[in-house]
Amino acid sequence: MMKLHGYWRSSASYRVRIALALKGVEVEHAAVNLRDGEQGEAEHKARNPQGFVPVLELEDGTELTQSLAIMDYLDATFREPSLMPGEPILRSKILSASLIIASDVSPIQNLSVLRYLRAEYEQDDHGVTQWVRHWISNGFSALERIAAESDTPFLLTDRPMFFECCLVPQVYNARRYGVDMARFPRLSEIDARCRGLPEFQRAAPESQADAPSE
Ligand SMILES: N[C@@H](CCC(=O)N[C@@H](CS)C(=O)NCC(=O)O)C(=O)O
Repeated sequence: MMKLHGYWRSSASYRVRIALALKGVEVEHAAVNLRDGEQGEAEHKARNPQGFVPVLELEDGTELTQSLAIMDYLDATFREPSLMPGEPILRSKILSASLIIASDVSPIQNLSVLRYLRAEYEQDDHGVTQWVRHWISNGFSALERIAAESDTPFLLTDRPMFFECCLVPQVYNARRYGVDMARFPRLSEIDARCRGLPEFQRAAPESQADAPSE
């Protein structure tokens, strides 16, 4: 069985968990505790020199990194249901919207970036929260305009795809940092529709074995 090295509250791990659930693929979950710094230990750096989760370990021991690259692998390996449409323009638009989250918004609120802001730029909880809210709102403003151009149940399709795997974890983070989601009604609607599905519920942070029980 494949093994997903991840963390319950990691949004990049959450993306991959959603993709796995949508595909109906079972994996073993191995927790890398980011709060305890396990991502920086030699054992994890051997899996991923960046010291990030997620890492998908295949049955032959091959280790795949980067959530979108892992999702691409899953999509190429477990074809149905596909997480990307075949039509090239639609495919490009879904990838583009996914990258707004995965490449532009999410990296600047990574744990290591926020720790650096605190240590090197003397930011307190307030400063860090403002930083996170600003960059999520910035990305969501663009995405809301893109999403408002269509009225499909999901971003541009009738079922969840790559984009929704990225959106739901990012909205989870937005709520955690107190971003006013009322400003983004179409994104909120897509997020709520996704979270109503059992696959998204199975992948949610609170459903993970390494989540604190309270
Ligand atoms: N671009 C990477 C980002 C991975 C990433 O940032 N992972 C975070 C958790 S969401 C992490 O491992 N952070 C550890 C740290 O910052 O020390 C991906 O999509 O997989």
